[in-house]
Amino acid sequence: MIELIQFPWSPFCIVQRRILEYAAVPFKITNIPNQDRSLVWKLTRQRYYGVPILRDGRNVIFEVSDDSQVIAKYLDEELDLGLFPERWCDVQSILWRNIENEIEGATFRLNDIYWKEIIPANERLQFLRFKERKFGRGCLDQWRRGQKALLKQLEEKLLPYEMMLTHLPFILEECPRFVDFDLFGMIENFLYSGHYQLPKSHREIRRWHACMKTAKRSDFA
Ligand SMILES: N[C@@H](CCC(=O)N[C@@H](CS)C(=O)NCC(=O)O)C(=O)O
Repeated sequence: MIELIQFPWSPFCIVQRRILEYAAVPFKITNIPNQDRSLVWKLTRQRYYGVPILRDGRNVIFEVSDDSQVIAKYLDEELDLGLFPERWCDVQSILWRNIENEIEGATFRLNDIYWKEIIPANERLQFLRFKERKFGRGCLDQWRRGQKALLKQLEEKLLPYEMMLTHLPFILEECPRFVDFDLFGMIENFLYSGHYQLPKSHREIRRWHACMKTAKRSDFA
Protein backbone atom coordinates (compact mmCIF):
# COMPACT_ATOMS: atom_id res chain seq x y z
CA MET A 1 0.00 0.00 0.00
CA ILE A 2 1.26 3.50 -0.78
CA GLU A 3 2.39 5.43 2.30
CA LEU A 4 2.43 9.24 2.39
CA ILE A 5 4.87 10.67 4.89
CA GLN A 6 3.76 14.17 5.78
CA PHE A 7 2.48 16.65 8.27
CA PRO A 8 -1.15 17.65 7.93
CA TRP A 9 -0.98 21.40 7.23
CA SER A 10 1.86 21.37 4.70
CA PRO A 11 0.58 22.75 1.38
CA PHE A 12 2.74 20.35 -0.61
CA CYS A 13 1.56 17.35 1.42
CA ILE A 14 -2.08 18.35 0.94
CA VAL A 15 -1.53 18.30 -2.86
CA GLN A 16 -0.40 14.66 -2.81
CA ARG A 17 -2.98 13.60 -0.22
CA ARG A 18 -5.82 14.99 -2.33
CA ILE A 19 -4.43 13.25 -5.44
CA LEU A 20 -4.46 9.94 -3.55
CA GLU A 21 -8.02 10.55 -2.31
CA TYR A 22 -9.06 11.49 -5.86
CA ALA A 23 -7.63 8.20 -7.13
CA ALA A 24 -9.69 6.39 -4.46
CA VAL A 25 -6.95 3.85 -3.73
CA PRO A 26 -6.17 2.68 -0.22
CA PHE A 27 -3.18 4.54 1.21
CA LYS A 28 -1.58 5.07 4.56
CA ILE A 29 -0.66 8.42 6.13
CA THR A 30 2.32 8.68 8.45
CA ASN A 31 2.50 12.04 10.21
CA ILE A 32 5.91 13.15 11.39
CA PRO A 33 6.69 16.08 13.65
CA ASN A 34 7.58 19.18 11.62
CA GLN A 35 10.88 19.43 13.46
CA ASP A 36 11.95 15.77 13.29
CA ARG A 37 12.76 14.61 9.77
CA SER A 38 14.71 11.52 10.81
CA LEU A 39 12.27 9.09 9.17
CA VAL A 40 12.48 10.98 5.85
CA TRP A 41 16.27 11.13 6.12
CA LYS A 42 16.47 7.40 6.77
CA LEU A 43 14.03 6.34 4.01
CA THR A 44 15.71 8.54 1.40
CA ARG A 45 19.12 7.24 2.47
CA GLN A 46 20.27 10.67 3.59
CA ARG A 47 19.26 12.40 0.36
CA TYR A 48 16.20 14.46 1.42
CA TYR A 49 14.64 15.95 4.54
CA GLY A 50 11.55 17.68 3.09
CA VAL A 51 7.98 16.51 3.10
CA PRO A 52 6.06 14.97 1.50
CA ILE A 53 7.70 11.74 0.48
CA LEU A 54 6.05 8.50 -0.65
CA ARG A 55 6.87 4.91 0.10
CA ASP A 56 5.47 2.34 -2.32
CA GLY A 57 6.85 -1.12 -1.59
CA ARG A 58 10.59 -0.83 -2.17
CA ASN A 59 10.28 2.54 -3.93
CA VAL A 60 10.83 5.76 -2.01
CA ILE A 61 9.80 8.82 -4.01
CA PHE A 62 10.87 12.40 -3.28
CA GLU A 63 11.42 15.69 -5.10
CA VAL A 64 14.76 16.44 -6.76
CA SER A 65 14.42 20.21 -7.13
CA ASP A 66 12.14 23.06 -6.10
CA ASP A 67 10.20 22.78 -9.34
CA SER A 68 10.16 19.03 -9.89
CA GLN A 69 6.89 17.16 -9.57
CA VAL A 70 8.36 13.70 -9.07
CA ILE A 71 5.74 12.50 -6.57
CA ALA A 72 2.71 13.73 -8.50
CA LYS A 73 4.08 12.30 -11.76
CA TYR A 74 4.76 8.96 -10.05
CA LEU A 75 1.18 8.81 -8.72
CA ASP A 76 -0.15 9.91 -12.10
CA GLU A 77 1.64 7.06 -13.89
CA GLU A 78 1.05 4.36 -11.30
CA LEU A 79 -2.62 5.18 -10.87
CA ASP A 80 -3.30 6.32 -14.43
CA LEU A 81 -4.90 9.64 -13.46
CA GLY A 82 -4.28 11.74 -16.56
CA LEU A 83 -3.02 14.71 -14.51
CA PHE A 84 -0.20 15.61 -16.92
CA PRO A 85 -1.55 15.46 -20.49
CA GLU A 86 1.11 16.20 -23.09
CA ARG A 87 -0.83 19.13 -24.57
CA TRP A 88 -0.72 21.02 -21.24
CA CYS A 89 2.91 20.24 -20.44
CA ASP A 90 4.31 23.77 -20.81
CA VAL A 91 1.25 25.58 -19.52
CA GLN A 92 1.14 23.44 -16.39
CA SER A 93 4.84 23.95 -15.67
CA ILE A 94 4.40 27.74 -15.86
CA LEU A 95 1.28 27.62 -13.71
CA TRP A 96 2.72 25.39 -10.98
CA ARG A 97 5.65 27.80 -10.57
CA ASN A 98 3.16 30.64 -10.11
CA ILE A 99 1.09 28.56 -7.69
CA GLU A 100 4.04 27.31 -5.62
CA ASN A 101 5.84 30.67 -5.48
CA GLU A 102 3.41 33.58 -5.87
CA ILE A 103 0.32 32.03 -4.32
CA GLU A 104 2.17 29.98 -1.72
CA GLY A 105 4.19 33.02 -0.68
CA ALA A 106 0.99 34.62 0.59
CA THR A 107 -0.86 31.50 1.78
CA PHE A 108 1.85 30.03 4.03
CA ARG A 109 2.56 33.40 5.68
CA LEU A 110 -1.15 33.90 6.38
CA ASN A 111 -1.37 30.45 7.94
CA ASP A 112 1.91 30.82 9.85
CA ILE A 113 0.49 33.90 11.60
CA TYR A 114 -1.49 31.37 13.69
CA TRP A 115 1.53 29.14 14.32
CA LYS A 116 0.96 29.00 18.09
CA GLU A 117 -2.43 27.37 17.50
CA ILE A 118 -0.99 24.82 15.05
CA ILE A 119 2.46 23.85 16.28
CA PRO A 120 2.58 21.73 19.45
CA ALA A 121 4.24 23.50 22.41
CA ASN A 122 7.30 21.24 22.40
CA GLU A 123 8.04 22.07 18.73
CA ARG A 124 7.55 25.85 18.87
CA LEU A 125 11.12 26.80 19.67
CA GLN A 126 12.49 24.93 16.64
CA PHE A 127 9.68 26.22 14.42
CA LEU A 128 10.36 29.83 15.40
CA ARG A 129 14.11 29.38 14.98
CA PHE A 130 13.67 27.78 11.53
CA LYS A 131 11.39 30.60 10.34
CA GLU A 132 13.56 33.39 11.72
CA ARG A 133 16.73 31.88 10.23
CA LYS A 134 15.02 31.69 6.85
CA PHE A 135 12.95 34.90 6.84
CA GLY A 136 14.60 37.12 9.44
CA ARG A 137 14.11 37.96 13.08
CA GLY A 138 10.52 38.84 13.99
CA CYS A 139 9.14 37.60 10.64
CA LEU A 140 6.05 35.99 12.18
CA ASP A 141 5.08 39.19 14.03
CA GLN A 142 5.76 41.18 10.89
CA TRP A 143 3.41 38.93 8.89
CA ARG A 144 0.75 39.34 11.56
CA ARG A 145 1.07 43.12 11.36
CA GLY A 146 0.83 42.91 7.57
CA GLN A 147 -2.08 40.45 7.56
CA LYS A 148 -4.52 42.77 5.78
CA ALA A 149 -2.03 43.55 3.03
CA LEU A 150 -1.21 39.84 2.63
CA LEU A 151 -4.91 39.03 2.26
CA LYS A 152 -5.24 41.71 -0.38
CA GLN A 153 -2.19 40.35 -2.20
CA LEU A 154 -3.64 36.85 -2.16
CA GLU A 155 -6.94 38.09 -3.56
CA GLU A 156 -5.07 39.80 -6.41
CA LYS A 157 -2.85 36.82 -7.12
CA LEU A 158 -5.88 34.57 -7.32
CA LEU A 159 -7.63 36.81 -9.85
CA PRO A 160 -6.21 35.07 -12.98
CA TYR A 161 -7.49 31.74 -11.62
CA GLU A 162 -10.90 33.28 -10.96
CA MET A 163 -10.94 34.41 -14.61
CA MET A 164 -9.91 30.98 -15.93
CA LEU A 165 -12.57 29.31 -13.80
CA THR A 166 -15.24 31.61 -15.22
CA HIS A 167 -14.98 29.72 -18.50
CA LEU A 168 -14.39 26.19 -17.30
CA PRO A 169 -15.24 23.97 -14.32
CA PHE A 170 -11.52 23.39 -13.61
CA ILE A 171 -8.45 25.49 -14.35
CA LEU A 172 -7.66 24.04 -17.76
CA GLU A 173 -10.51 21.76 -18.75
CA GLU A 174 -13.70 19.93 -17.85
CA CYS A 175 -11.82 17.76 -15.36
CA PRO A 176 -9.02 18.34 -12.83
CA ARG A 177 -5.39 18.29 -13.93
CA PHE A 178 -2.27 18.59 -11.77
CA VAL A 179 -2.51 22.39 -11.37
CA ASP A 180 -5.97 22.04 -9.82
CA PHE A 181 -4.53 19.85 -7.08
CA ASP A 182 -1.55 22.14 -6.71
CA LEU A 183 -3.67 25.27 -6.19
CA PHE A 184 -5.99 23.30 -3.92
CA GLY A 185 -3.05 22.37 -1.66
CA MET A 186 -1.97 26.00 -1.25
CA ILE A 187 -5.54 27.10 -0.54
CA GLU A 188 -6.18 24.37 2.03
CA ASN A 189 -2.98 25.42 3.81
CA PHE A 190 -4.34 29.00 3.87
CA LEU A 191 -7.65 27.76 5.32
CA TYR A 192 -6.00 25.35 7.78
CA SER A 193 -6.04 27.66 10.83
CA GLY A 194 -9.80 28.15 10.52
CA HIS A 195 -9.38 31.93 10.65
CA TYR A 196 -9.94 32.63 6.96
CA GLN A 197 -12.42 32.19 4.15
CA LEU A 198 -11.85 32.41 0.44
CA PRO A 199 -12.36 35.98 -0.85
CA LYS A 200 -16.08 36.65 -1.33
CA SER A 201 -15.35 38.30 -4.69
CA HIS A 202 -13.88 35.04 -6.08
CA ARG A 203 -17.12 33.17 -6.64
CA GLU A 204 -15.73 30.79 -9.25
CA ILE A 205 -12.82 29.82 -7.01
CA ARG A 206 -15.26 29.11 -4.19
CA ARG A 207 -17.32 26.88 -6.49
CA TRP A 208 -14.18 25.13 -7.80
CA HIS A 209 -12.80 24.68 -4.26
CA ALA A 210 -15.99 22.93 -3.11
CA CYS A 211 -15.68 20.56 -6.11
CA MET A 212 -11.99 19.93 -5.52
CA LYS A 213 -12.61 18.97 -1.89
CA THR A 214 -14.47 15.81 -2.84
CA ALA A 215 -13.72 15.17 -6.54
CA LYS A 216 -13.03 11.54 -7.40
CA ARG A 217 -11.52 10.21 -10.59
CA SER A 218 -14.67 8.14 -11.13
CA ASP A 219 -16.71 11.37 -11.42
CA PHE A 220 -14.95 12.03 -14.74
CA ALA A 221 -15.05 8.59 -16.36
N1 LIG B 1 8.66 21.41 -4.12
C1 LIG B 1 8.54 20.58 -2.94
C2 LIG B 1 8.44 21.47 -1.73
C3 LIG B 1 8.32 20.70 -0.43
C4 LIG B 1 8.48 21.62 0.75
O1 LIG B 1 8.88 22.79 0.65
N2 LIG B 1 8.14 21.07 1.91
C5 LIG B 1 8.37 21.79 3.15
C6 LIG B 1 7.22 21.58 4.10
S1 LIG B 1 5.75 22.37 3.50
C7 LIG B 1 9.62 21.24 3.78
O2 LIG B 1 9.68 20.09 4.17
N3 LIG B 1 10.67 22.09 3.80
C8 LIG B 1 11.95 21.72 4.33
C9 LIG B 1 12.05 21.95 5.81
O3 LIG B 1 11.06 22.31 6.45
O4 LIG B 1 13.13 21.73 6.35
C10 LIG B 1 7.31 19.68 -3.09
O5 LIG B 1 6.48 19.93 -3.98
O6 LIG B 1 7.17 18.69 -2.35
